[in-house]
Amino acid sequence: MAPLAPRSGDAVFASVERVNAELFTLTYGAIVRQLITDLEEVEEVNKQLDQMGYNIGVRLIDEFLAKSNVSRCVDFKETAEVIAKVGFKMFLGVTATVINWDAEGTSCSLVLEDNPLVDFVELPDTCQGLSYCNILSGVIRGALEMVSMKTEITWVRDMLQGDDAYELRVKLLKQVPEEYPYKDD
Ligand code: MYR
Repeated sequence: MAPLAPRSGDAVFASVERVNAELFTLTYGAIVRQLITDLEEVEEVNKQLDQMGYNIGVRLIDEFLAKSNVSRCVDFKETAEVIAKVGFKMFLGVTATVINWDAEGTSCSLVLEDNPLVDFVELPDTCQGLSYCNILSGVIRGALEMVSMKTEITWVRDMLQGDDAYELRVKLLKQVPEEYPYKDD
């Protein structure tokens, strides 16, 4: 038998990260399953997942800003890129692509080709219409609201419903200018 070779710190860290990610994915699956049992209606489950995500997002923004060192974005286009490349990477371990901007620069799509939330997931026929990843749209909505951006976020494509990718449409509804808290003399 080959002797056991000690693993490098990086290898141990990578495998701990993988186990954490799998645990997170499985835990999320268990929560969705429980909601389906408790609420029965798929639409109610979608609403609940969105609300849970929102509640997470309003708290997660502090951690995001502290860890990422991201400062104020110049416009919504930069904000979308920050979410896609920094936010998704930080909390999901993957990045998204930003496409399909409207003329005003207030609506775009975030496309995820890889979505760790759905590893091991297969939806039964009874779950048609379930927005399994609705927690993500809620997280983004909640996080953006904390930095003064009211948004509407909808799923356009969902691989669990047979589409070829995950696509979130993000629409900026209102940007509340932040007030400077002190009066100039
Ligand atoms: C600004 O104040 O202009 C910076 C705004 C950055 C907002 C970034 C929000 C990050 C949301 C993370 C989403 C993660 C989803 C898994």
